[in-house]
Amino acid sequence: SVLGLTYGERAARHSNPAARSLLETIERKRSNLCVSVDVSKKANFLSVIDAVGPYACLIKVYLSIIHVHLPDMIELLFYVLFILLLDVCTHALSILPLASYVSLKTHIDIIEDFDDDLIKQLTELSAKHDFLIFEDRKFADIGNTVALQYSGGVHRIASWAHITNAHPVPGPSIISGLSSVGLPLGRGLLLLAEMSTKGSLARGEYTEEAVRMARANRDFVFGFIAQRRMEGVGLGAEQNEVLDQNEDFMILTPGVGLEYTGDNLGQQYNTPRKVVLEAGCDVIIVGRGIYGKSNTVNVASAQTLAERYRDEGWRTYEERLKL
Ligand code: S5P
Repeated sequence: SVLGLTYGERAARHSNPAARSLLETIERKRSNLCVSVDVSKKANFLSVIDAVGPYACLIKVYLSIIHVHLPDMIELLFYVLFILLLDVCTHALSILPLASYVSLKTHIDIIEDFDDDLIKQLTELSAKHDFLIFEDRKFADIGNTVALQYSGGVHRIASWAHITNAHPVPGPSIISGLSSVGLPLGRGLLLLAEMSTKGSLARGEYTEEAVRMARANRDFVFGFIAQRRMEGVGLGAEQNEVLDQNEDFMILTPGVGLEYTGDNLGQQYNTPRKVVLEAGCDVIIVGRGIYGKSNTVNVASAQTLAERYRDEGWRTYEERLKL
């Protein structure tokens, strides 16, 4: 098992540059804490990251929840109208005979327009505090669409996020699509093999398949979002698969809290101790446990709590090494 190895020792076992860099950062900063910053105002977002950055190996963001400024919004609207018009013209011939033509499908997030300053500041903070950036985009579409969403659009995720993630639901083609963009840039991908929510459908055979998909794409997929180490999963004899002794996937685990057991929307929490020691996970992902639940973000308290979670995560890891 890889659980007897240090993060630093495990870095050499990964060929993916983002995975190696994450493991080296964890070792250097003595932090297996990933702070999830689901804050929707740019100023709050950046100040929380500046405050917790020194304690984290990784910052998890989801940029789609950042509000677009009003002037940008109006511009965006023009873009959408323009694209819709183009679409109608292009498809006019096939559309006209359809009497009940009711809607047009677009991918709004591949429209070019966003506040590049936010990305600039985020990247600067990543260098200042020595953390990697994980965009929690949870891609879930066909290969061609996810490649467009990953490379372009408002957010141009691949150009700045070291790590992103995807649902395995479309099958292996989602990895091909994303890796065609991310691999040349040295990026890495995590598959959502399990989820922290009550009643999650990501279990059993689905989780097994996620592990097999990752195993077949080791150059790009270096780990999972999951609730446990999943050792031996997807290695059933009936599949004729051979256990690879060097198999070292990273397990990043959300649903971590010291104070809470859940929220009223299905989220379930475990303590860092349970996650790292009992479940054998590598990185704890903590959001509201650090930046709080209210609308007004308290930066000072976020800093104190980040330090507390980092210490708890690291202490537990050191305990695990001695087992
Ligand atoms: O199974 C999952 C997968 C993810 S990525 N459960 C999760 O909670 N997440 C994400 O982790 C979720 O989208 C959120 O950004 C974070 C947990 O936030 P918290 O505030 O509940 O700690």
